[in-house]
Amino acid sequence: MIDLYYWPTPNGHKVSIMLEECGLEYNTIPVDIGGGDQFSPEFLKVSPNNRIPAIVDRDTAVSVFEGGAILMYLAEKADQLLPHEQAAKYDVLQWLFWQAGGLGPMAGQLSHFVSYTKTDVPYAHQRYENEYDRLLAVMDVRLRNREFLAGDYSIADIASFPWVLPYNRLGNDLDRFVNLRRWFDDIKQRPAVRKGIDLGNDWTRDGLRTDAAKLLLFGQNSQTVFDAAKAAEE
Ligand SMILES: N[C@@H](CCC(=O)N[C@@H](CS)C(=O)NCC(=O)O)C(=O)O
Repeated sequence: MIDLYYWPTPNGHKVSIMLEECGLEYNTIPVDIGGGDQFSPEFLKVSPNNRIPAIVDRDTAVSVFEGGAILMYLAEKADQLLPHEQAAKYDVLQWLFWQAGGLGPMAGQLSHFVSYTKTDVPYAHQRYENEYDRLLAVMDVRLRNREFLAGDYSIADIASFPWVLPYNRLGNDLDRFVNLRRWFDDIKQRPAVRKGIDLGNDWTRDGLRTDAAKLLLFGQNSQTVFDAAKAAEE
């Protein structure tokens, strides 16, 4: 049984989709990141970066944070969605790390300047808009002569999909990317993907857009970390 520390965001969706794809049993623990649950001492024990997602595998007592590492752990546990053969495995892993170091952070910053800043910051907005657009094109070119990012459907596709999903809100248009559009439409209709994306959809949706939530999410600095660590010691 897997404990899933989760909130319905793109990074959370990577893991909810993966658990559904693998058919692993899991128990969802909501971490309301708009309400400050990410600083609770219990959560910090499994996620010292105070970010969702994180998991604890109760069968092995292993706990893992960071979406990419979680996907690797679950793929190995279920023996699914990550090939064994070395070249094929590293083909998947390079795209997984591409997502974790590129697509995710760039789309996340774009999302910040699209949906969360009170005043428009044109330079920053344009910078992340361009970078998101560039990364979508990298996927599109990669998908010209293959169905998925690396070999068969894999954790690389699962990691990337949730950050393509909000393309509309992020001001992009998938119709310009024929191959990416085909990949996106194929993955979107997978039952496990739909279930994963739906997890927690009925929880408060504007929870992250209130002034209080924005202050909590975007006012963090070193003091926030030291305060949470101190509270955890008490
Ligand atoms: N690189 C991390 C990113 C995790 C992340 O940024 N999670 C966000 C939600 S999408 C979060 O927990 N935010 C809480 C906060 O900013 O306080 C991963 O892929 O797991």
